[in-house]
Amino acid sequence: MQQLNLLGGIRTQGSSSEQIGPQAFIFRGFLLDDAAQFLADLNGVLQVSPWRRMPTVRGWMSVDQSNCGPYGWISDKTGYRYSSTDPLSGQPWPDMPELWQQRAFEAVDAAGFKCFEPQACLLNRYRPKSKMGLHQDRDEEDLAAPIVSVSLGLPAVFLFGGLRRTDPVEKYLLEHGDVLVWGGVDRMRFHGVMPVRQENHELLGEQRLNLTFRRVQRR
Ligand code: MD6
Ligand code: FE
Repeated sequence: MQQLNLLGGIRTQGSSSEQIGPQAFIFRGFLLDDAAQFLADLNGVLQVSPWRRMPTVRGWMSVDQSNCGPYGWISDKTGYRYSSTDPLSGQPWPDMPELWQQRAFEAVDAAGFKCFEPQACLLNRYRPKSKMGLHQDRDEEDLAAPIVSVSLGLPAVFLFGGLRRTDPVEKYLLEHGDVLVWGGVDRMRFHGVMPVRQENHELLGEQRLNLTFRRVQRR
């Protein structure tokens, strides 16, 4: 699928990239050819650690979540943290599929970061009306490593702010197959996702999936 590229990004291999910060990039259509395999791999992951809605200090997350890799991000009444086991089963999280690691590495490389060995992949499932409030990703010990974010299924408007909660936010549409990479000076920027519109995606129906790959511990 060809992408219109009205914002002056550069074209790479039938997709295009858009720079949204000094060290933040959207690679449009980066995963279009791999989407079917990603979804097959995802089914395997979910058989071990199924979708669940996590409680927070003040209520509930608005998205269904799971994880794969050595660590998983969890929330409960006491706060957020990374855990090497799935609290539902007490067992380790499922392995991170090889293809996912490979593509995450390629995206980080394309964004100009040196190396990337993700230790956690957080899976988010948005139903229509699900959203993600403005937040910083600050539960990782290694804030030097970038984060890779994969979007599949329904589109969503991504809010990209500054280092303070009150800084102005820019809006970017993230669509099926897009990959977002950020790190460095952009690593601590506030960000969120507007409520997903009720629509039907040809592969995924009424859902948006977001996979984020993170380095948890310092190297
Ligand atoms: C989402 N993403 O796109 C939510 N965090 O559904 C995130 O919260 C996020 O996309 C850190 C880095 C990239 C992200
Ligand atoms: Fe985040």
